[in-house]
Amino acid sequence: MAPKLQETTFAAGFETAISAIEADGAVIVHDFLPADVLSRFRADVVREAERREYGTRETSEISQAFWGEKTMRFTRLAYRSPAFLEIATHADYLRIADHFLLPNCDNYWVNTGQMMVLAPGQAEQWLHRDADNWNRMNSPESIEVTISCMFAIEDFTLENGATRVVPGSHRWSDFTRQPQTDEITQAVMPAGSGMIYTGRVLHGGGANQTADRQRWGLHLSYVLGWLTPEEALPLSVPWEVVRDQPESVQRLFGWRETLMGESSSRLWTVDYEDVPVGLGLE
Ligand SMILES: O=C(O)CCC(=O)C(=O)O
Ligand SMILES: [Fe+2]
Repeated sequence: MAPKLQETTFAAGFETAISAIEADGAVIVHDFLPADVLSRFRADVVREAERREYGTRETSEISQAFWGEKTMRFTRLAYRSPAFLEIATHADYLRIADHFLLPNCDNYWVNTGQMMVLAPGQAEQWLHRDADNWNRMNSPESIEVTISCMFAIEDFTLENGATRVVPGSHRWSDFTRQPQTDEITQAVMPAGSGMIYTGRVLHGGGANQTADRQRWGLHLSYVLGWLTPEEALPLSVPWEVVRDQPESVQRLFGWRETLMGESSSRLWTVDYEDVPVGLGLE
């Protein structure tokens, strides 16, 4: 029988979500996004999507296939939607990221906030681990480097390409193993829910088999502060967007130096000062 992911809410306590992620590598959280945040964010990204295209300008076949020929991706979300700041600083999601990432760093930052819109006809993406981005840190023995969430901005269904997941694959002793079909499930969930998953669990986009329904997903992930994120955040999200935010939020978006705890190292600086100081912004 095909496995299922556990489903919960933050009202049930974030410990429930954490133990489900520890057991299965992923969990579905319902009622994740407040309705008003979801509707403001959706309006902003729908407007942005109207002026964007499917596919990538990358020429390598492997990049094109991973991206998806009929998938639209775009980032710079804090710049494009004020509601994204509220999503990226969701207290419960950050507590979960704290749990998995803070043992391995003194601060983590946004890896990417990325819209993933699947058009009808998009084939399924190959199964992968998001820690593949830092592939020297992606083995059964390696530490947790990244935590991700796929938010349903519209309902995720079996037919429109809900993310495929292999529960338990974060614990496999062989990361080269391919799953059997009956080990794969799909994150079917209503709009406003999110599937939180570790960088170590196998997953991939589903196939959009509908005739006329796009699948609207928002991927938001965090990565250890001493690793390079996927998105060049401070180059794409201007200081003005985060200027009035607390330092912790500025740090999430790459506008503060990386903390290295007891060591005297200073990473991600300008003139060896904290970023806004070195740039004369404060
Ligand atoms: O679109 C999806 O459901 C998953 C996409 C994904 O995992 C990725 O691009 O890393
Ligand atoms: Fe992925």
